[in-house]
Amino acid sequence: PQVIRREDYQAPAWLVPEIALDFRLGLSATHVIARLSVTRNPAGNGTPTLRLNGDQIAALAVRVDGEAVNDWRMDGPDLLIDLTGDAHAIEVETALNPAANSQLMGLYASNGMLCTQCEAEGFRRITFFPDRPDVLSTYSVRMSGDKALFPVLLSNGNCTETGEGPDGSHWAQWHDPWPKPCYLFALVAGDLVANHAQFTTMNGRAVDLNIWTRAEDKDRTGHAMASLINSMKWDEEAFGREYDLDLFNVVAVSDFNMGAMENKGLNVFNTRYVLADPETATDGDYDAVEGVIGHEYFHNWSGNRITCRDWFQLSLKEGFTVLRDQLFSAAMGSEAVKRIEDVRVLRGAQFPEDSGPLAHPIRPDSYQEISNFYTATVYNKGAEVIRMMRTMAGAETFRKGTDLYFDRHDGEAATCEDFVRAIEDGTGLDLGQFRLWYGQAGTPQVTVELRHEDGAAVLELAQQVPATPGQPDKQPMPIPLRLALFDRATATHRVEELVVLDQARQTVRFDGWAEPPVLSINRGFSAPVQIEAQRDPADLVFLAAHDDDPFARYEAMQSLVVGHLVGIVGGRLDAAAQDRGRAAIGEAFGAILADDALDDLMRGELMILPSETYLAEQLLVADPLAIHAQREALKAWLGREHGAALEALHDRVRAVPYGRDAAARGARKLKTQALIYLASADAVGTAPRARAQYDAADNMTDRQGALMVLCGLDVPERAAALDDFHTRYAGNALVIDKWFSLQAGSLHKDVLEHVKALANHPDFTMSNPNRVRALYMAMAVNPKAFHAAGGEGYRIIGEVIRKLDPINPQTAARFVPSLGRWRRVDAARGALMVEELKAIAAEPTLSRDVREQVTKSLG
Ligand code: B3K
Ligand code: ZN
Repeated sequence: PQVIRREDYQAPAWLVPEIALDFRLGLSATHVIARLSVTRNPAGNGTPTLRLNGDQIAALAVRVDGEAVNDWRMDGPDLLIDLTGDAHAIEVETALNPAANSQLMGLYASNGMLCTQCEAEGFRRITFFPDRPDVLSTYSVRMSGDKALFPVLLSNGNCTETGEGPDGSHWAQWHDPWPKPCYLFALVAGDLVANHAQFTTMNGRAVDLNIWTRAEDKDRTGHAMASLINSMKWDEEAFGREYDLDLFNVVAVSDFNMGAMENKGLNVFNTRYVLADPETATDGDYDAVEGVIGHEYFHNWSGNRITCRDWFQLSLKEGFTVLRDQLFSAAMGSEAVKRIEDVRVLRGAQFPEDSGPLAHPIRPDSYQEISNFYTATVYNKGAEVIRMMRTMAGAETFRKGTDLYFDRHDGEAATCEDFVRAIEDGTGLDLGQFRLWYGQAGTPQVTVELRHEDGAAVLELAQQVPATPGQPDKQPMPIPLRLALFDRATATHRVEELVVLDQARQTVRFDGWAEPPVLSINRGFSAPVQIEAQRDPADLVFLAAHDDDPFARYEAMQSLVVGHLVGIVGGRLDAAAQDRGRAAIGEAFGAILADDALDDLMRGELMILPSETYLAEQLLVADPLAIHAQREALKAWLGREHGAALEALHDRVRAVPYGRDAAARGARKLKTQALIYLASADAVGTAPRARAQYDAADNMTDRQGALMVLCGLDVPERAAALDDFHTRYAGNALVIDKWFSLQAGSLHKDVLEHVKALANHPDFTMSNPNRVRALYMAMAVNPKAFHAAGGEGYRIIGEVIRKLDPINPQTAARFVPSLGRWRRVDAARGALMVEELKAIAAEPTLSRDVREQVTKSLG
């Protein structure tokens, strides 16, 4: 397999300042003529050979400066032409079958419409082109097609002309004035309607906004439109970024590999991140729409105006844009809750990646298939790394850094190094050693010890960055730790500061403490590290009740539970210690239920126990079912201990009417949280309460929450509610996805039987990524199902990978990491997982995507 290395980067030999594309559109036959003006790059290596990348396409005709030529040749999938001068006009014709494109890369058909996905390397499936992000071109696009099939014709930039053609056809001409790499090209043709609005920018320019969907979905686009307008306004205020075209289009597509795509002026979205109304979307779905709409919009500056020099720099745009969308969502809702959710995602997805066989730095050094590097590390850890710069500089000073970055690199294809240097120059920070965060993989472990001696609190800090594949030795990195010391008597802190741990060990002394204080550390999750500390449960109960940093308060509760459950599973707690630990958790949990000063959204966060994945992450080798059993036992115990309070809570919040405000959202969050604990303590007794919540629901949050709880119970109410749900929402693909994933993610003892039956359900299909994920990703992340004794869960996922690979390799490869965790489970399970990986590796034909992930997972 060919390995692409960051150190091998070479400037392009030829540039393409302009391209004109002409599409004759048809669902199963589309004809493309591409006209490229190419010029020799003075900074290139001078080769006369123009290399145009292709992928599963053939050149029907090649013309150079208007003359048909024969002296072009293929080099594998690429088309090579030897040129004599410094500037030429190249014309290439290709023919495509969008309906047969099941990979959903390049031009494909979805639901009767045509759309494109070009990032990272999809443009080469449309026409021959130097498909690399540092070749920027001005695009003119003409498309023609059947007016009845494709009444709406969209591309990047502005529509400059339209007209009627012969035989019921029509055409449109588009022009994008902003030079861009080909991965940002987009085209959409279909029978769509728009929710239209206008936005006036800070400089008074009117921008037309359209969210395009199929007619029946139009009335579910209000929230996406509001989110788009909020994003545009927020980016002006928070980052000084103004939109730069007169038109901004968003199109919702039901077959999509990822969440959405930031094509210039024409964002293409997975329907699940556009459509929302109270009846069909949960509060979580609303937040996801807002976050992804913001994310793609923010790319207009962090990604489009300044793009990446090469794909190793992906975190330049993705890490920064994730940080931007996180800050935006925090500003739109609860900052505290948003931070907790962001950390939960990081710990649930990125920490396991960073400690497994696929660990890589946020700026990788090599890859085989770039699609495999759209990871939680590049995105979410990338965001954390930039957030640390912001924490060290302070928000206001950080803004000086980003202003300089946007100013200095506008219109360029930049590197992570360019970004760091701009932040340094703009803020005055010295990020010399900090750059290690870009190159070293692995989650740093920070050991914390607080001693009390001679009237002082002495903090001993040590860091260790674990070895990861290809990186046996690591250097210490600067780790900004926000900390506070609390006075036990007054329950307030006297010290709060940012300590940057940048050596292997460091001692910090705080004088003036007659009594030992309580330490609150990594407040706000100021660094993406794992804190190792021997904590007295009483101190954690104290912080869970009194810490004024909401994240730290949540963290105290999490640590209390983690210490207890991991202690039990690891066999480190005797019976008495187990009882004490459980009692401490019960006390803290009771205080959270009773604390009148807490808002319900935050109360709901504090009630959520650490996930099984995160618990497993704390152990070198874990029996996933033992973790599951202990966590469930604790849930049931809490449900029994606090049964009366939970019932009272459920009664209180179910009286709150539906609203989009924080109080009503908090009520809904608690409603299902209360139900979860009550059902865990008493399934039969709680099922009617869950069914009542289901029936009374006037919104999807309550209905899905109740159904989720029922799904895990062996009660008659289960099947009835599932049937009702399926009938009620028949035809609504996004809600039927929920129906699949609730069952595949359930706690029910027969969950694998359910999954197998669902695979044969008429609504199931392997060709829609949302549906595949709804069933199988939900199962793969459900430890009880995935790790079921005997390895059936592994076999099911292995088979999915083998069956899906020829259809959609990108989505297939996303399932491999779950099997790649074999070193971290008990040996018997690990052997079964390896068997599955080997069976995949033995397939005669595998995509580059799956091949890379499987090989690395076995290695
Ligand atoms: N930039 C796209 C990623 C698409 C990658 C497809 N392999 C989505 C986003 O991060 O906004
Ligand atoms: Zn992105």
